[in-house]
Amino acid sequence: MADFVGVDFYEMDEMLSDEQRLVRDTVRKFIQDKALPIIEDHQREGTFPISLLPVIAEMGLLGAHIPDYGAGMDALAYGLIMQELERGDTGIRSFASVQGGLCMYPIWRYGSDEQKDEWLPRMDAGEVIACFGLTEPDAGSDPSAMRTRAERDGDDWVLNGVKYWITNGTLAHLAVIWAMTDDGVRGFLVPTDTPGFTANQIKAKYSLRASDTAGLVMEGCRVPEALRLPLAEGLKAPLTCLNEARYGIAWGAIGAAMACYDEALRYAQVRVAFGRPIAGKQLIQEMLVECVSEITKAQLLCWRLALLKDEGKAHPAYISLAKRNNVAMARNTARMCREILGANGILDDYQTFRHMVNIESVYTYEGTHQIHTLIVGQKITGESAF
Ligand code: TGC
Ligand code: FAD
Repeated sequence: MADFVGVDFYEMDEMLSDEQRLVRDTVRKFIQDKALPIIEDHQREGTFPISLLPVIAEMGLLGAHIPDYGAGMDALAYGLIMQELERGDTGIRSFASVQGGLCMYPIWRYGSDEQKDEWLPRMDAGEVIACFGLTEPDAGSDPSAMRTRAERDGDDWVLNGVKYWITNGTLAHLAVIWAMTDDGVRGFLVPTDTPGFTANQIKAKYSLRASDTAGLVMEGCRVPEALRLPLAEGLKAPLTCLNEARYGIAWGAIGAAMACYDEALRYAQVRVAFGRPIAGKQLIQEMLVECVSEITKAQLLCWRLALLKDEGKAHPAYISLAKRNNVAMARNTARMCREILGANGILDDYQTFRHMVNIESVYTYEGTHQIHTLIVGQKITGESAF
């Protein structure tokens, strides 16, 4: 497969620091050399490429944005990592998003010092894999409707309920579970070998096949008070974690779009129809220009968002706008690129169709496109339309 050189129509590369460029290029090379040669096999088999984990951890990508316990990189470097991982496959970026953004982050933000010391170094090293259980079979967009309960029993909590669509679910050693208590939503660190805990893989997926997605069942699952996140109070706690992952997704979507655009452009330059390369046809150029315009706009959006995030000024609605825009952009880009590839576009010799179907999940998870429309709508009008 030809080396990927990035999509940088507006010469934004020169705005990167040497460190940010080094991080981006290191992950780009890792994806090129190690992930792309094996990803289609995992796509066919419906398995996560776990063999990549030691290198991902070694490069510091899991806790990339976690201070003290991880590499503590700035928001732009973290975003570039997510972009490059998703250029390989959404499943690889999802693994890192969940481990870092949805599991290390709540322990770092809401955990006790003992919890941080016990879990974060091993999670950063990839020795402990974690999953984030918020969604349930009947509570997705509206997590306040969750039925999972945690009841206090002496020094313990007893959890009962079902979480569904949980990334890393069967791989995980530790589940960050959000459950309703008499005092509202609380967060629990549940080791997955706790009696009463089971994880069942969801296999029949067309999308995100190279990712582990599971249902978690908790039947009388007993965990000590020491495994409750002491500073997490109310639904605000898990929703705050979502900001981290949604930010990464806004960048990741650019990576998926870049992969498709790069493939379609190269293809158009060599595929001949009516006596000349299709890249020389006006209608093909229109599609390619649409792709590069939208990728460039998405890059600029993320650039500004990264600076706001580092300044502590990235309002959740700003993140929603970027997730909503960039994922829709990647979805449209993938479809246009698939079209440019003609019949070959439905083969797994090319990566565009894989990205195209993966993006259907991304359009839905971490807040659907519609939910992000309503979050931004509420911010600009002051009216809740949920
Ligand atoms: P609402 O009353 O609006 O909010 C409750 C409290 O939370 C605060 N809040 C936030 N705080 C920080 N960041 C955010 N993004 C926040 N959103 C809300 C809010 O200010 C309030 O605070 P307070 O102090 O007043 O108590 O709650 P609501 O029940 O009306 O719901 C609002 C809504 C719909 C926006 C929210 O429920 C939502 O975002 N729904 C979407 C659910 C979602 O995104 N689930 C994702 C599950 S994880 C996942 O998909 C992982 S994919 C993994 C991968 O990458 O592979
Ligand atoms: P629903 O909430 O039932 O929505 C169905 C449709 O109704 C959508 O189109 C939605 O936009 C629309 N809708 C809902 N409310 C409104 C409204 N008020 N106005 C207009 N339209 C509305 N969750 C986790 O907790 N952890 C994970 O690790 C995780 N990983 C995932 C991995 C994959 C591959 C997938 C597909 C999902 C994952 N999820 C995870 C779950 C994901 O967050 C939910 O699927 C998502 O929040 C949407 O919930 P739902 O599927 O129940 O859809």
